[in-house]
Amino acid sequence: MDLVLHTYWRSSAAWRVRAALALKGLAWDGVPHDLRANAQRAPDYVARNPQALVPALEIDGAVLTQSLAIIEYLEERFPQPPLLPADLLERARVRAFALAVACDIHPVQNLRVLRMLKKRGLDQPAIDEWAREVIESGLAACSRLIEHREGPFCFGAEVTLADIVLIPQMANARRFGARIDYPRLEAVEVAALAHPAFAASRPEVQADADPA
Ligand SMILES: N[C@@H](CCC(=O)N[C@@H](CS)C(=O)NCC(=O)O)C(=O)O
Repeated sequence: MDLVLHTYWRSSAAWRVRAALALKGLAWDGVPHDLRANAQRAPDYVARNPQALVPALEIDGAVLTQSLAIIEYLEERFPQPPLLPADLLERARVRAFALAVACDIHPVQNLRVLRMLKKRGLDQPAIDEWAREVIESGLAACSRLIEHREGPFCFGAEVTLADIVLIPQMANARRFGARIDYPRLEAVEVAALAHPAFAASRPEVQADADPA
């Protein structure tokens, strides 16, 4: 089985899939697309992913898009170790947390939206403030979602989809200088980054990363 991941080192959505692949113990080859140079809009990539977004995963000759759909596919095809709890209610809670980030924070502060704001005349400080506000209010809600849960991860002793989506968003928060002093989220981040799957999938160690 060949797995080819269309990725970009700094993409938080691609990081989600890199982390899931690492957690499942699946090896992959990467095709980097430099978003700064708009490589994601090249016709041969758009033929694979009409949304012109990374990530996309090629598997058995098929192309999968949308990080959460890719991760759910991996979960169903390679169930061990599970990325969702067995209990039905808990599964819904983990998914809700992941969607709170993936639907309600990330898309509002991603590159294409920030570029649209720029095109409409917002200056860089105002654009950065937009991103910070979206991230801070979103992470505050995420923090409340898990404030009474046992750690070290979002939903207990095992890494779940919730951690996979949270950790790259925390990195985005740092990039924009957003407030991230939510003790519960910070503790999850420390635990996750010490996990080999997150260490191997983090942006700085990817083959296409800018030199430090
Ligand atoms: N909902 C999508 C989001 C994908 C996405 O926004 N990817 C960003 C990088 S994190 C991208 O490719 N941006 C390029 C652009 O905005 O033109 C997913 O989860 O896969």
